[in-house]
Amino acid sequence: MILEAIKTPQDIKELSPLKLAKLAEKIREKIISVLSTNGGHLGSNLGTVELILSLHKVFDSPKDKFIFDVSHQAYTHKILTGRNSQFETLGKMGGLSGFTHPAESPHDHFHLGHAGTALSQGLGLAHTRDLNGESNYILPIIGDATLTCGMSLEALNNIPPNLKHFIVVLNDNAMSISKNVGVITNILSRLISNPTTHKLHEGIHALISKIPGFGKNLSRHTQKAVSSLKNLVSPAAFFELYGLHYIGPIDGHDIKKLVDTFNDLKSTAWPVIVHVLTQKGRGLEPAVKSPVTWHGVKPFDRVTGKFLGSGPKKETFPSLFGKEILKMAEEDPSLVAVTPAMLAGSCLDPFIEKFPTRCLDVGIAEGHSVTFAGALALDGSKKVVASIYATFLQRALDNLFHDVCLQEIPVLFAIDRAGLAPYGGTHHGIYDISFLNAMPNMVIAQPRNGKLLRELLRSAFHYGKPCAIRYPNVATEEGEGALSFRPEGKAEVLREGSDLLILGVGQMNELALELHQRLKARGIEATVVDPIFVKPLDQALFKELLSRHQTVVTIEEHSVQSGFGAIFNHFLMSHKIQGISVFNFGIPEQFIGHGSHGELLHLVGLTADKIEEAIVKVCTTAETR
Ligand SMILES: Cc1ncc(C[n+]2csc(CCOP(=O)(O)OP(=O)(O)O)c2C)c(N)n1
Repeated sequence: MILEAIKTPQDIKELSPLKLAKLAEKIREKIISVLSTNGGHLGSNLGTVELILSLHKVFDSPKDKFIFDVSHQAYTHKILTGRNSQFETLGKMGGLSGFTHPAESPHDHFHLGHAGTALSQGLGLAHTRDLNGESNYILPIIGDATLTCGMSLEALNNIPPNLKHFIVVLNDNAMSISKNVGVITNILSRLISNPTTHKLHEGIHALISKIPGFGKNLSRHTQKAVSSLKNLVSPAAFFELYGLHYIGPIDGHDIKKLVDTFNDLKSTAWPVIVHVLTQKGRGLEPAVKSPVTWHGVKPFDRVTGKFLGSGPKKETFPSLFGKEILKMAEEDPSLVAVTPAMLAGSCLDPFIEKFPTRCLDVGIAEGHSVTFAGALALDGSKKVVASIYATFLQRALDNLFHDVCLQEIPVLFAIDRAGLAPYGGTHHGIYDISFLNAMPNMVIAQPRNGKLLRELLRSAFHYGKPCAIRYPNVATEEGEGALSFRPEGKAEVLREGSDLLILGVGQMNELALELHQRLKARGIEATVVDPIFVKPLDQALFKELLSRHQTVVTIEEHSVQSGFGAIFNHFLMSHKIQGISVFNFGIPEQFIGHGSHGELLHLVGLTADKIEEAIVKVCTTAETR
């Protein structure tokens, strides 16, 4: 059957396992082809093709509900559920999202992107189903790294032993983005790869079969006993303690086996977990060989396996963070870094290679990572950097408040991916200033370039307080010359003018400087100031500037409701500074979708054209008044 003919999952119901296997190859081919131009989550999707085909063959979506954890691995599901013809638009602005999204299809039940939710959501749906007296199947599809999320364990603990038609699919590829970490990985892999376990089984069989006379028979009869023994050393014991019946491990690329297993499970009267082993990157050799690099990819050349890009690799804020923090660690043995499963994205790979005991990947466990970082830094003997993506830090708000700020522990938070993210609504890092600002003793800074980032990283431990340095994943310059100490709360005047004051946060200063030039050409002289510190504000400088400017423009790549602009407005009010017109530019209060960084900035009006137009309007209206 050709892929184009599949409009709904019904179209695959009659296909034999052999035909499904052929279809799997076509889907894999399509994923590779589209991702080679669009980029996206490659490795996990190549691994789940047969699994998702089998699920759609056996179950009846959308009545039966598949809940994909994170949902970055659901491309085959998209292709099978009427979105094949749009698949070329994947990740493009206005096109298909890289994640499940109910606005796209009734087969998608949640718009997801953060890990660890599928079990809780599955349980919620199952309870509603039962209260409604319905009997459809609920199938959370979780990765092995999902089980490193505390929330997943909380949900496991909450599964009623008599919950029917609840089938958890554990898609185990032994990888998070980087290698999966912690005890869970040992539990999952101990039967499969532990040589001691294998030896144990072999040893038992060999011993029994040597008993004279009835050795062979006994060996056969004791299969059951041996399988009970296996249970002791298999993941079954772990899941069965939670009341989940364990099935597996099953080869996640054997469609017949998968289909048969899922069919068998339809009649079980208790909750089940099916342990499926898949290979990340299957079907694309470089992706199999380097699963970390090929987890999320930029466009690439299918023949050479090389990533496409224009010219030499540019430094970005995260890459400079990775370099500088490694230098600092080399100079100072008390420096320790913590990451919740984002070693590669946060550019900490070289750090962990050089100092494996001082770079700690705690799994997808943001809350734990923050509390852990606080305790690591408690006695003052360690300088602790917690490197966390802005969007994922949202998971750890109470840990930030209760376990670090309230304790007044000077952890340094390196807040990566602050700003709009190409992946869309689930990944934008645009709310962190709001909640960080609420913490009484927090310092919040944002560098406008790489050199300032390096200076802030080196200055932050001198403040003696919890400090957050937020930065986006965009290109920047490393900067030359000696690094200066940046005193807490000290802003920097970048251009002097008299008509208007522009305050740009972080990389928005580039925009502010461009506006300065454009306005100059129109006869408007703007002062441009980089606050550097969103908190505390440079009050003395701002008061002085406000004595000679009546119009202020704030620009930030953060929610305008509760970011720097709002903090500045509050400063004006609380200091009773009157007669100032303020215009706050930032991200409006709405959920923003996916697209390139440039497209998203354009969408929310954070471009020189749009801000210039607004400023000119204001200035000319003021003149004619
Ligand atoms: C709360 C949260 N933290 C971090 C991430 C980043 N992240 C996306 S996928 C992923 C790894 C998921 O691993 P696993 O669940 O095993 O699925 P696989 O990608 O191996 O298929 C991580 C850490 C996230 N999406 N959500």
